[in-house]
Amino acid sequence: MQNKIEHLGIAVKNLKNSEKIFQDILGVKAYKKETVESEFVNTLFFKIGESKIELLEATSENSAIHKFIEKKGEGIHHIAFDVLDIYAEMKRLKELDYVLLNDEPKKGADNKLICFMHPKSSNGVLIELCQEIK
Ligand code: CMX
Repeated sequence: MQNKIEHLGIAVKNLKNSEKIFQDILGVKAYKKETVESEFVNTLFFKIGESKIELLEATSENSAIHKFIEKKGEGIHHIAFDVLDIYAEMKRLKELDYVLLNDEPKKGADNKLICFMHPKSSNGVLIELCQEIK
């Protein structure tokens, strides 16, 4: 079962420029900056109440973020749902024939185990399942 929306991921060309924009809009400073080398991204997290925004900047042309921006431009890249048991949730969705992009959860930004679902199996929306690493 999905617990709540954990964050929205936004693909940006330049993290520094976008940091100022989202700081202005949200009225708070980012609480975390993190590079995820396996995903070729620099990330920046903002939190307002229970809600989080993750800004994503590509660090290489191999990055999914680089490809996304080339094709669609900057904008909302994914929705991440917080799940209580990512293994059980991956198994449940796989049994329902949804396309998961990882066989096993992997380590993502912000202390999470994550798994992405292919946007073609979810109405063109890239979905990330994530569970906090305790
Ligand atoms: N949302 C919606 N559609 C998307 C998408 C996204 N974020 N990214 C790609 N697509 C669409 C493309 O537009 C394309 O659609 P068409 O076939 O209609 O043209 C299709 O998916 C295939 O796209 P592609 O550019 O050829 O890219 P790939 O198939 O190589 O990869 C995907 C697409 C989703 C499998 C890949 O981006 C992926 O594995 N994503 C998960 C990992 C990720 O996004 N990492 C970055 C964030 C990490 C983090 O949050 O820390």
